[in-house]
Amino acid sequence: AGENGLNGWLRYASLPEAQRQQATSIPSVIVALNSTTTSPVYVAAQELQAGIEGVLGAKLQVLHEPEVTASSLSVLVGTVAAYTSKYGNRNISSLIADGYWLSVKAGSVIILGQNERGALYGAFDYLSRISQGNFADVDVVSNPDAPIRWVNQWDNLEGTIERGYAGPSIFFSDGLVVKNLTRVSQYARLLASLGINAIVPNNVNANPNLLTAENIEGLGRIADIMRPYGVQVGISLNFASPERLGGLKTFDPLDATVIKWWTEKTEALYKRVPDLAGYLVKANSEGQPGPLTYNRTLADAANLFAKAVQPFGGIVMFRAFVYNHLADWTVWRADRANAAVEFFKHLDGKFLDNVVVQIKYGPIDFQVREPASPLFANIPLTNTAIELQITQEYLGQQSHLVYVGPLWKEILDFDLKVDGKPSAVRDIVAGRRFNKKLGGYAGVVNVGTNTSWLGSHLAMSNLYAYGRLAWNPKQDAQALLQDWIRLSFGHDRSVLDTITKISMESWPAYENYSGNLGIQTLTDILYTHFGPGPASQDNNGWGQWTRATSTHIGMDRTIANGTGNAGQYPPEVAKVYDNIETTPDNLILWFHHVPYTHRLHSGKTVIQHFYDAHYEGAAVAQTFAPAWESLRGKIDAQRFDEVLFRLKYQAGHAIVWRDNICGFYHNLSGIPDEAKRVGNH
Ligand code: GCW
Repeated sequence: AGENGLNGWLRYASLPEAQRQQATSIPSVIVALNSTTTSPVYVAAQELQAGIEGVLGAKLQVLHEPEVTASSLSVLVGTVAAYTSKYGNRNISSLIADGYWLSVKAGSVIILGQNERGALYGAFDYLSRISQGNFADVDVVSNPDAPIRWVNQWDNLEGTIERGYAGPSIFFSDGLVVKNLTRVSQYARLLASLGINAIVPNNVNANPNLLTAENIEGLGRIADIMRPYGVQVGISLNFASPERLGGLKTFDPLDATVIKWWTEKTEALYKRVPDLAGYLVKANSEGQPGPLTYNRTLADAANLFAKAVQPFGGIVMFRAFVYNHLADWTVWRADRANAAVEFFKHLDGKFLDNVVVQIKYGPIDFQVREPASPLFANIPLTNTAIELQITQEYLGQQSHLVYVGPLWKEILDFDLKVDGKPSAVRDIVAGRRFNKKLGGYAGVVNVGTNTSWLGSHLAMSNLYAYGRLAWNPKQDAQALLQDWIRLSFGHDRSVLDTITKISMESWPAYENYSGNLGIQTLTDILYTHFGPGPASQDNNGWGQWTRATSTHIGMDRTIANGTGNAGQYPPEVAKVYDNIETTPDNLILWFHHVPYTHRLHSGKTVIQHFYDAHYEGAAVAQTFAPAWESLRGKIDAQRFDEVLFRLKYQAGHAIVWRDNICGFYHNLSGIPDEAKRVGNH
């Protein structure tokens, strides 16, 4: 029964007859160059075989030996080097690491990767095309926009998942790596099909016990299972491990015994996992240990690990999510949004070359609307990566449909105008803007043992879009969504149109009924991060403040009167945000503290916008389940029912959101709703 979910977008469902006929010539054999059974090229050949059989009903033979001359109707897959040594020079000079060349010409297919991984990516590209009924001739070179395309799991060794909503971990249970890694292999396949090249399976709130000999062996098994898919393993470290696991008296990053401890641990790890991608570190954040305890800098910490992994070609992803969660809310100028720049700007230039600073997309924490983090603009000498969240922590926890692709696109396309020059976030993290070798993407994912992976079939569009955007952030969020729909749900026009419509409406709707005008997702921030909880934002140290009073609302982040956060942006952007007249309505309360009666550019007052938006958003959410119901019979019963259940839940919960938020600000401000809805039900 789980099959429908487990394969995600890799179903290879049989094409409808009409579309099949467009495949005028079907290749007769698959030729895999240079493949051993554990190599990505071998996997590519297996996928091509399964995919062509599923989609077109033709079972092709796979020839793993390069002895045969490629017939004109073969699918040939391998690396450029393997091809060149067999058939003569095929110099595709524009290919970079992990890239591929795909040529389809009258039914004959050649897929050549710059490396083995690239060959596998090319095979998945070809299969995606034919699964969508696209048999057109092509000749494309596809290169990744950035070298780092990772996912981060927040799985605990006990088998729970921090912010997990889809069952226990597929990686760990009872303090150890699970014995049966079948799901891990299936997950690697999904990740590879998107071009994801590394995974960190354990939580950034890391348990030192990951580094016991037994768990290093377990990590080795995970790496062995994922390697054929080109997915490398990295791990999250607990900064205090030398003390907590190693029994040392200190974890000072400059202490010789500490350095020796990490060096030896690193050697032991690389002995078992020679291609370990590297380390991910959350330090001095939310109670995690870090170098500041010893008056050492965050760069001292990052460089300690960077030196340890450097001989093995590893990298260190060092998280910029460092802030004081015990901040003093009575201080008008205190601001969590300032923390990343305050902690990292002065360290620019101090990080070794194999350190990448991993920055959440916005300055606070995966809210429904945030401006791009100013840190992207402030450390030009440092490699950076953007951290996005597939996990819908603040976005309805996979019980609400929220397609996040458009949010990510807005951030990636945002021009920070550093030094007055075009500086899109995507160009900064790709390394292009500041001429860095490393950089890219980290996506937080909470797949679990649930056979839909994320607990929601529709939430898979977010994982899909994440991987595709990490490969090429210029792609259109709706086009990616539609690829995913065709691959996951088939070719019926009404299925495509309906899922497109509800998905594209879902983020604006969620923003409308949760928290709009840049006030943040007004959820319970103290515990669950689920459901409305506007009172929980203020009067505590977490710093997700709204500063709501009976007359005013919003954080004053202006330079002269407020926290100065607007001034962390380059001058041209700072000018826009610092000025209430030029700040876009959707961020007005992020940057300004205004009366509820303040008029927006739209002409509405802030409070009336709150009321209207919450009613509008909740109304849109009411349309999702009926829209889905119109697809009955066009989608298998299991997925149909499971999605319908969640969309009905969302409809009800959107009303809970609407009434709670409207009621809260109505009580607080005493300002009536012009449409007389609020307070009257
Ligand atoms: O958003 C917050 C989450 C924490 C998480 C933290 C982080 C892993 O509520 O659960 O911890 O961010 O990103 O480190």
